[in-house]
Order: sequence, then C-alpha cells, then structure tokens
Amino acid sequence: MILYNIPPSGNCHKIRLMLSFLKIKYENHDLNLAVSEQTSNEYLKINQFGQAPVLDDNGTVIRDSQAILVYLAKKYGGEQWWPDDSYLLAQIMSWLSTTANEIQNGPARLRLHYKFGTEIDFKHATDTSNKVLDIINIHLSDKLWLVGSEATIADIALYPYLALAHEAHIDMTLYKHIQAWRIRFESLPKYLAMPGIFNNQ
Ligand SMILES: N[C@@H](CCC(=O)N[C@@H](CS)C(=O)NCC(=O)O)C(=O)O
Repeated sequence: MILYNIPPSGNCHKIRLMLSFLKIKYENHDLNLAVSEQTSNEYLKINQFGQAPVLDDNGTVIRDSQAILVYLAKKYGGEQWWPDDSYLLAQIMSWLSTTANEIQNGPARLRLHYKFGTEIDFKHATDTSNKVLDIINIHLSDKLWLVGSEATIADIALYPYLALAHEAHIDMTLYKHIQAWRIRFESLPKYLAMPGIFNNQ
C-alpha cells in the first residue's frame, strides 16, 4: 500500500491516523511541492485533481480523504469502523460531508491563509468556521464521540483541522466540548500526532 502524502496536510493526516489505528503498514510517498510534483504529468495520472492524499492499495487507486477513510473502514476496519446499521452509517457520512464542506471552507481555509499566506474570502471562511464549530460543540455536549458509542471515521475526518485550529487563529477555548473530545481522541490506542497539533494550544 502506498500513501501519496503532503506532511503539513490535515487531509493527509486523516489517512495517516486511520492507517495507524488499523495497524496497516504502508509505503509513504511525500509529494515534492517545491518542484510541483502534484501537477506533474505522472502524478496527474494518479489524481487528475493534482492533490493528496491518494491511496494505492496494490493497484486500487483512491483519491480524496473521505473516500479513502470509507475504503479503509469497509475493507479493513470491521464493525467499529464500518457499522452495519444504516442509520449509524448515514450519520457517519453526514459528518464526512460536513468535513468536505464546512470544515474545509472554514477552519481549513483560515489555516491556509494564516499558515501558508493563501488569499481567501476571509468573511466567508470566518462565518463558516464559527457556525460549524458552534454546531459541533453543541453536538458533543452530551456525547463522547460524534456518532455512536465509539470513535468512527467521522471523528477521524473532523479531528485534524479542529486540532490545528490554533494555526487558523481560532480561539478553541470557546469550544469546551470539542476540547474534551479532542483529549479523548488523542488518548486512543495508536493515535498519531502531526507537526503543529501540540504547539501553542
Ligand atoms: N477533497 C480532497 C481535498 C484534498 C486537498 O485539498 N489536498 C491538498 C492538501 S490538504 C493538496 O493536495 N494541495 C496541493 C495543491 O492543491 O496543489 C480531500 O479531502 O482529500
């Protein structure tokens, strides 16, 4: 199995976490952004969007962090990571959608701006971020995990950009239920950090 990876990417970190939780060994391929490897002809054959993460599981190639989480959960995860119950699965998928939309367009975009200098629609990113963080915080006020009684790929999908929110200049002390969830998540066996997560909390 090969993971096409960008080290500071929260999207890639979802997959690094999932592979660690599942104790799957893999070969890591860091994309060389300095030479725009992500837009090289060779890489565009792997992912025409020119993005990471991509997982190559013995010739089965999957792009998009949410899709890769689903693939790994279903193929290698068992009942905890891919529950049989339709409603549980639907709830997990709803949080994967939230990650791909509101988290990506809110906290992740703000981080892109502050950490990497990308120009963004600041008001839209801030409004999106405030709204989604409030919703998640209230959702977690009476729950240990986003869905059901154990960590699922919904938690993995949300974790990196919430844990990196200080790099987006977001004051996470406002969201105490997210902070408590974050500590629970970081106590899971085989949890893996990434640079930035434990700086300046
Ligand atoms: N929807 C995709 C988004 C992937 C994405 O935006 N990847 C970024 C890193 S976080 C990337 O590859 N950026 C390189 C570029 O766009 O040049 C996913 O969830 O995997």
